[in-house]
Amino acid sequence: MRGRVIGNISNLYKVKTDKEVYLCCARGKLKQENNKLLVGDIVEIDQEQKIIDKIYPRKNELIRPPISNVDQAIIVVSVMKPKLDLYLLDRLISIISYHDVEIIICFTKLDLLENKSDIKEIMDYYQKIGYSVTNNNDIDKLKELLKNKVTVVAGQSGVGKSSLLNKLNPEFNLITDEISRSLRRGKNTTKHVELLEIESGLVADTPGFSMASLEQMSKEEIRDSFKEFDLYKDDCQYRDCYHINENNCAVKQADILESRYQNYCKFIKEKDE
Ligand SMILES: Nc1nc2c(ncn2[C@@H]2O[C@H](COP(=O)(O)OP(=O)(O)O)[C@@H](O)[C@H]2O)c(=O)[nH]1
Ligand SMILES: [Mg+2]
Ligand SMILES: [Zn+2]
Repeated sequence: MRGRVIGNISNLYKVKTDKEVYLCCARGKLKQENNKLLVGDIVEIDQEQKIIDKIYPRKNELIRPPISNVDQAIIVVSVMKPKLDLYLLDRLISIISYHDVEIIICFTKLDLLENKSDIKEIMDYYQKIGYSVTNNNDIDKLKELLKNKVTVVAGQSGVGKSSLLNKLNPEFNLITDEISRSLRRGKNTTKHVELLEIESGLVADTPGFSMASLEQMSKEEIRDSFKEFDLYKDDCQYRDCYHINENNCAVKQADILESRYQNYCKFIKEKDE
């Protein structure tokens, strides 16, 4: 029977099938280092013996958090407390799209802003270039976006990831707020990955994602992850233009959000160092 690994508790795997969730062990060959099971894996199980026999090929595989077959990521960004960090947002967009994962951007803590016009402009920009943009009060829209998908939640600590998931399903009862965070600090909780059922989809609250790096990406791949550049690049004089120092560059002339272009330059510069 086919199922999906949704959790791992000291090498006992929770496998969700159409019927129910089974607690299974893995066959010996699936315990070897180069063949390890991940949360997210589609597997074949023997439901009598409660054993995982086989892993089906993965669509993609993230390292931090360790999870496979991810359809999309919600990047949670707070506009205050912690303060708006567009550098991290652009970094996450690049890394996540590199893994062939769709992107939803969810802004939080808009209630803390007196003047919302600047943030509105930023939200409109990301929407315009092709991402799904929402905020943490639009729960209906988020539920719609989560349907039948496997979603990871990414973003800096304190932006409101766990609160958002609790809003989507109060039964999750995920730990939130500052006090509990400082109590947990030091304990090894960040490695734990679990897929939670939501709106016929699955969601992982994944604390490690904010540390994701551009290391595996080439300069070319970083450039191509800025998808709005595609609209203009054919008009650049040089075919493989990096849109930084070249003459007659159409991207530099285009109406790109200033912070985003600056972040792009920083990422490319990091690669040169
Ligand atoms: N004012 C305000 N506070 C929020 C909002 N969303 C979350 N918070 C608070 O921000 C803090 C951190 O939230 P939490 O969900 O633990 O963030 P996480 O670290 O990303 O999981 C908590 O005290 C929440 O109550 C929001 O939209 N507005
Ligand atoms: Mg949290
Ligand atoms: Zn160019």
